[in-house]
Amino acid sequence: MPHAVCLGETMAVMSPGQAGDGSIRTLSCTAGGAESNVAAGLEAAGVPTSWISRLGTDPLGDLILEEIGGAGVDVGAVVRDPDRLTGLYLKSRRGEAGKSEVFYYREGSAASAMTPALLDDAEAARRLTTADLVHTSGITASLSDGCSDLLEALFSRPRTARVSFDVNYRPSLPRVSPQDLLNLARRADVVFVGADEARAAWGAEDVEDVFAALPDVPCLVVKDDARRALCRLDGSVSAVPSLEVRVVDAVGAGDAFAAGFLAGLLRGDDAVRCLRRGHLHASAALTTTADRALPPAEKTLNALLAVTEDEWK
Ligand code: KDG
Repeated sequence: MPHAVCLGETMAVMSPGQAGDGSIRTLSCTAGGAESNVAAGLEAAGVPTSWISRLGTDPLGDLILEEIGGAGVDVGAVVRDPDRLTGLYLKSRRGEAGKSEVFYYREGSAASAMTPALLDDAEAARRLTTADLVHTSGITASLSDGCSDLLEALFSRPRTARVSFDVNYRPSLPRVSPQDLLNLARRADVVFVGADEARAAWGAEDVEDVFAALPDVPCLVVKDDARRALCRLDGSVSAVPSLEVRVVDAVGAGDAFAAGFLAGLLRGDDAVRCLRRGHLHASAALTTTADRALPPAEKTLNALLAVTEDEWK
């Protein structure tokens, strides 16, 4: 089975407790980060995956390592930094249902101190040189100048693995401009972007504009709001409608989608099956308050992957 590496920051997520009233007086603490969400989703889909990052030596770092490692992800290349703290973020449910407001406490975090030197770290280098796919995101590029140099170095070195890039445009992390994100996306082998974020970042009016902005990306996935996802793979375009679910919290659904899609790609599935896997993983994440959820069990998943186009709708 091919294996993957995911590279990026994971934070401790503070979410309103079980009371159900959204109050932050009691908070639960879990691990959340775009790339480790993808790593856990890939593992759940049977793809051996390593997560590369940095954490503080604080209890939040311990919790994250325990949680991501507990999901089966190889965390042997995660560096612990005694001089910096682990980043954290707060989810607030003040707004409309299904839309969490997110507040970051991550400036100067241990992960923000990543630099191109990480690529030469023995544990990281061993995993990166043997991986079939390396996944990262625009969030990582936006954490610090060192992180943006790290992505530049990762994208510039000779390719021994496909590079997958989720644009993950975060206006609250303005260090990297929308144009920089576009330039990175243009150099990736696989790109994930939401039509809404492409509109906000690059002024793309519709899916055609997104395709036109990234003409040479071999595998481009566009999530067209809640309606459908499209994939342009080797020049031909496929589209699969989204599944109708009752959305509890959308945070993490994009990562789940990416994990499902990439698992399909690594297994050699065609574009429609990859998109279906993406939707099935995303639906599980949409219906939970956590940033990650287990995808449907293999038997159910295989049955759903095999339905006709009419049955899927
Ligand atoms: O995609 C989900 C992520 O947004 C969440 O887990 C936190 O990585 C995160 C970020 O930086 O927003």
